[in-house]
Amino acid sequence: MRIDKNQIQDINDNELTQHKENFDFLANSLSKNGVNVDAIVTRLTDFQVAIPSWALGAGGTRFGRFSYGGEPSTLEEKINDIGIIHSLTQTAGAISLHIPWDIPKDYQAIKELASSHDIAFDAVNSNTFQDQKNAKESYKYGSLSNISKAVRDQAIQHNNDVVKIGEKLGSKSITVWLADGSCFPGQNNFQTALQNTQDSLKEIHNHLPNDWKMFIEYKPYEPNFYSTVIQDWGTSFMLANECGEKAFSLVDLGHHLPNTNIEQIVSTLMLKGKLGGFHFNDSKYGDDDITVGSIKPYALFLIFNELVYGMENNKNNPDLAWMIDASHNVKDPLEDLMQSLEAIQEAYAKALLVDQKLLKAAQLDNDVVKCQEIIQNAYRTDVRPLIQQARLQSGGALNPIATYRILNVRENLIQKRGLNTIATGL
Ligand SMILES: [Mn+2]
Repeated sequence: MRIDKNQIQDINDNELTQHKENFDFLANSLSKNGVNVDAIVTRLTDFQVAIPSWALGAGGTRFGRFSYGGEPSTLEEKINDIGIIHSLTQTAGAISLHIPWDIPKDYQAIKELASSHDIAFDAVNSNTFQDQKNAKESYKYGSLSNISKAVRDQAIQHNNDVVKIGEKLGSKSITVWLADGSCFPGQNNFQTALQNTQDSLKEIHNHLPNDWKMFIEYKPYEPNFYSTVIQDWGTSFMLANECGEKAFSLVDLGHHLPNTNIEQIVSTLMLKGKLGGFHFNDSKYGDDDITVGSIKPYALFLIFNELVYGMENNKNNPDLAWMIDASHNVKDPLEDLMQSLEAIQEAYAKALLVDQKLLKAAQLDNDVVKCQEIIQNAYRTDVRPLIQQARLQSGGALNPIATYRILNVRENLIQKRGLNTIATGL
């Protein structure tokens, strides 16, 4: 199913008068305070977030999985689903492939399909947290960190193969997330595991094409519950430095212990030019993988405030790879992704409203109250008309979820694909 621009425009027409009123009111008041509204709308228009190929179906828990109906069962159908989200939001112009779940059969056809939806191929993701059918070695006791050289070599080779697949599609980066670690004290020698991981990552790094990047993701616990080899940003940063100039850290919001100051981590990594990628989600307890901005929207805004500052001031840091990394157990996955995209755009727009010059001056005066006022004034602004304006200008829907429902997208997908399809993934 494809959504035609005219269908979106027809639905937008009914809401246009109200939107114009809201936008003009906000634009006037922001302009009076010296904000360049057009510049902000342009930055929102340019901002694109990759959708992972595993997020289009209903996710599972450790205890069960319930299909949502009409789930995509092929890579082609997954790309078509992202096409639907992108046509409505104009913010999902990229896909991040998981290998081996989504290996293309016909590369040319896949590339043409993606480009017909205006979708680019973002970072590819390797998988050494599961054993694949007919694999010679097992990752039960780790992959790149394993005490067996044969296992490490197999994992290194897999990552190199993933890069080769990505090259054929036009990707320029690989994300490495390792489940390696231990469940019980004494099970692993920490130093051996870390050294093996470093040596393995170096091999993958040195094998990368020159214009590629490697993102090293970290996570404190799960699936291992005593220790994780790459447990925190410091370990990831150290490994990225050891590997060389194509290696960077990747921050996943859910991969932190409760109340970690993630905005400070972002800021530190950007100062050192080593923040490469970002995974969006939200959490209450751990790696909950729930909708972005649904639990801690203020923290998300503070993180974006540092990202915006870093993009402005740390020119040594590369452009960031943005991706949603969440799963959906009870919601329509496409509606959930649209809610996440809206929350990301909202936090970004609010961060763009922070008057950095005024903030600097207040910091130099040690005017703590004023510093907080400047930050919170931006946060308290309802920026939704700006996001709607950005979508409108790019041909998207003023209200993506309402439009999705008016067009009966899910019903159409169920009719076409059936009620019991299951997307590949966890
Ligand atoms: Mn992640």
